[in-house]
Amino acid sequence: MARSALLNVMVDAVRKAARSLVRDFGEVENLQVSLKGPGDFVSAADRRAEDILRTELSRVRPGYGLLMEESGSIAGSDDQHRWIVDPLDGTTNFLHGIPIFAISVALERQGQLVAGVIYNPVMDELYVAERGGGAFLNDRRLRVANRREMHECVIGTGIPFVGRGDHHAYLKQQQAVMNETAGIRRCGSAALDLAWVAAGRFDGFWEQGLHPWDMAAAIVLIREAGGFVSDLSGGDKMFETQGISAGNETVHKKLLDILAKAK
Ligand code: 2AM
Ligand code: CA
Repeated sequence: MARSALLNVMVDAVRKAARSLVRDFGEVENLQVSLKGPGDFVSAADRRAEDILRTELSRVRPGYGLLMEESGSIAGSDDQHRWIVDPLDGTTNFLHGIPIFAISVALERQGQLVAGVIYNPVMDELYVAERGGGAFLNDRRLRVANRREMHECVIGTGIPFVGRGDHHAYLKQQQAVMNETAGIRRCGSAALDLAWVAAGRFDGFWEQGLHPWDMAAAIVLIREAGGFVSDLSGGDKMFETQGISAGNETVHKKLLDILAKAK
C-alpha cells in the first residue's frame, strides 16, 4: 500500500515516540516492586513521548496547531490545521505492566477529521486511515464486522473508576448491554478499543467521559472502515459531550437504542 505524504509523516513521528515508550515500558516492570512505585516514572514516560511527537510533527508541518493530552492546546500560525495527540492511551495499563496501550495522532483540517494513526507498539499493530483513502492495519485493508444480531455481538466499553463518571448511570447501561449481547470487553485504551471496532474485532463500542485525543484518530479509522460513529444521542458532538458510540450501521443504531432505554 502506498501511503500519502501526510500519513508518512504521522507514522514516522508515532514510531519514533513509540521507541521511547517501549523502552520506558520495559523499566516499569522493574519499578513495580520499588517503594515509590512507577507512578512518577510513567508520567515522565508520557511526557517524553509527547515531547517527541510535538517536536516531530512541528518540524514536518510547522505552523499547525496542536491539542495534546499533557500540554493542552497550542495555537499555530495555520489556523486551518490541528494535530490531536494522545502520547499514551491506556496509562493505567502501562503503569500496571499490561501491554495494551497506544499512541494516537489525528489531523483536523478546517474542523474536519481527515487522518488518523493509532499504534500499539507491543503488538506492533499500526492502524492508519485518511479520509477517502480507507483504513488499514499493518497495510491490510480494514472493514467493520457485519454482524447484525446483538446476541452475536461483542461490545467494547470503558468503565468509570474512583472519582470519575456517573457509576450508577454506567451500571444501568452495562446491564442493558449485557442482557442483549454475546459479551462486553474492557481493555483500558479507548483509542485501541475503537481501532478494534474498525478492525471488526469488536462489533461495537461505547464510553462516556473521553477527551478528543482519546477518540479523534479512531473516528477516522472507523468511518474509513465503513462504520458509524456518533455521540451517545446519535449526534456528531463526540468532543463536546465526551461520549462516543460506534459499530456498523445496524449495531451502532441498536446500541444507541439500548443505551437510550437504559436511562
Ligand atoms: P488515558 O490512558 O490516556 O488516560 C479508558 O476507559 C480510557 O479512558 C482510556 O482511553 C484513558 O486514556 C481514558 N481515561 C483514563 N483516565 C481518564 C481521566 N481521568 N479522564 C479522562 N479520560 C481518562
Ligand atoms: Ca487517552
